[in-house]
Amino acid sequence: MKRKLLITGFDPFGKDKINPSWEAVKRLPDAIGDCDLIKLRVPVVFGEAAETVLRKAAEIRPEAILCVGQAGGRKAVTPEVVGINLREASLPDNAGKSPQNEPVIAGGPAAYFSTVPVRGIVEAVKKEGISCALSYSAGVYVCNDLLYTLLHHYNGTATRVGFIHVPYLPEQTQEKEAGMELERIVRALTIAAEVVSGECVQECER
Ligand code: PCA
Repeated sequence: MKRKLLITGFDPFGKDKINPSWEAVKRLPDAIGDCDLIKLRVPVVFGEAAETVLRKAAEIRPEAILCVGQAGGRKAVTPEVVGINLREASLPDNAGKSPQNEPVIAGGPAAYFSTVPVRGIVEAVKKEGISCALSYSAGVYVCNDLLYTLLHHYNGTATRVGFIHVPYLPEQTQEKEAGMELERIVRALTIAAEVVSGECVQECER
């Protein structure tokens, strides 16, 4: 059976009409080596984002799930190291919800580390000349909500879970250094998917 990587991007939210995460994810190849890439667009809604991904994952049973979101203002592609058990919206989500000081999962641990090789991704993407750095906070909005929920759900299983924040596209920002061309984001995510799928191969062969 072919291996599968589920890769997700978000709807636009807030004042933005476009979200580079989905724009890039939908342009990724359909397969990397013998690993199929299954792409999914996810709503920017607390709780619903993770439900959407978990539903798809239950259907296709991927070896790994890599989620992608926009982090406006960041100048690099940033794999997230950790997801935390906190919801704190600084703007309403796309369903109008703005939770404050709530847990993602009541009674869940404070945090989980990502289970994809984040350092390997940073190294491989930087080698291509694309700005890439670890991030130690995915924030407390819907991206973190999704990351934490998936890490909680797959904790102790073989399914790898990771999250990558990407910068604005050049047309979304006035600040020149804060925009990254779509092709570069697509290239960075392709490399990240290669690293994640390669890691899955090594795991299987061990
Ligand atoms: N970025 C937001 C949610 C959706 C997205 O693309 C975040 O960083 O939480």
